Amino acid sequence: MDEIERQGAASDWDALWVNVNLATMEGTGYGEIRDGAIAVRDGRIAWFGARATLPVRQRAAVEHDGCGHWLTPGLIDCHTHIVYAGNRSDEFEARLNGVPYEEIARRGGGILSTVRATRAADEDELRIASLPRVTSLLAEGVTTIEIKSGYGLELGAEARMLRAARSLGESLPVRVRSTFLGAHAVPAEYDGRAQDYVTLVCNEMLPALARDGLVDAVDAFCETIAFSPAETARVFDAATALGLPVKLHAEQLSDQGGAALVARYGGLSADHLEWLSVAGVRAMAEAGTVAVLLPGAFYFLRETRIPPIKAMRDAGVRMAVSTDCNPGTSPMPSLLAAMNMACTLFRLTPKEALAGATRNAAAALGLAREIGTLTVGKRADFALWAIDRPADLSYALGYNPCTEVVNAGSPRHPRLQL
Ligand code: DI6
Ligand code: FE
Repeated sequence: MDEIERQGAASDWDALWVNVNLATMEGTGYGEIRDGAIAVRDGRIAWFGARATLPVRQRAAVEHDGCGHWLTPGLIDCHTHIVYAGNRSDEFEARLNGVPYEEIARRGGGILSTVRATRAADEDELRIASLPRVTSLLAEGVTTIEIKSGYGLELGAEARMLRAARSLGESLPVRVRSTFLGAHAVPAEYDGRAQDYVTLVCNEMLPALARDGLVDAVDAFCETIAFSPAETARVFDAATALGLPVKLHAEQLSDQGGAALVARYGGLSADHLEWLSVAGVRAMAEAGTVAVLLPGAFYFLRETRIPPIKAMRDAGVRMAVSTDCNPGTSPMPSLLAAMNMACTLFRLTPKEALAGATRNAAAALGLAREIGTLTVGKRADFALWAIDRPADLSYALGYNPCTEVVNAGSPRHPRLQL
């Protein structure tokens, strides 16, 4: 206490929140502190604890009354395809009116229809099309979003997607991490020539985009309908040569051994994982690769096989939860909905779901030292909620109790005035 007071006298705080219950998410639980307080200095967490233990001589420039609400780390959506043009509600409706999938594909539907619309959009059109989706996340206390490319599938359009992602991060109160997903699908002009397309991805697209500073990580879609493990490995070799971390859409529709592959490269995460094998679980546990669960895609595709949650839990694989927000398989810009679905569909506990949208999502982005828990020295990103207990965040569906969001110490209303 004396030590804290002496430190405090030398350095006052920029802001202090009192009358809040904290869920720090430190350690393995919620890290609950009832009637707590949290202080910010220079955009970082400077102190937190029970209000009764507040250092008495410390002064804050601004004091906020948290009204008895809960305060958690800012939520982190660690897997999105949120930047794209057009949408596919026409296909959704056609399918429900009985038009067969093959017919929709023949009409040029599916992922390649989003590629056409995205290629036709300039950077600003992409940014504007994505704004309502991003602000939907930001209204839910999201303070960091990962955004993938992968609907351009040619250098210019992939660059526009990544630049639009970056500019969303510059114009909105959110941190954006951008991921190059050139190996998302084989574009129409490379039909039957997947190897040549992978060569283009590895030798031209990735080096050029990385040189422009647009790539924080590299992803691929490893699946029978997309890229083989051998093709994926070529992309990972190219990423590794450039010093970029990798992650993978793995085991979504079949077991390709993708999780073990990305673990072998020391990857940040393996995502989806409905068909993950025992060997895949073991490889991820050994490499510390995070499992990113995407129940929105599972729901939208009406899948029936759930990821091996218990095996991952028993093996100590960290599990993150994310929206996968995309126009084809998860048109769901709501991380709270993903948390609810992770519990109802995948049987995560509410504690695991909240850890999945904070601490473990930070790890999936390689940002565990910077964000994801309320920890002194980490970035002061947090969200306040009018709830009775942390489990409420996973319990309700279609309900947003967020009352305030704080980005690097700056408070804002959840709903942005654009
Ligand atoms: N897996 C998916 O479910 C989405 N991408 C991926 O790699 C599908 C994206 C789309 O259909 O637009
Ligand atoms: Fe995805």
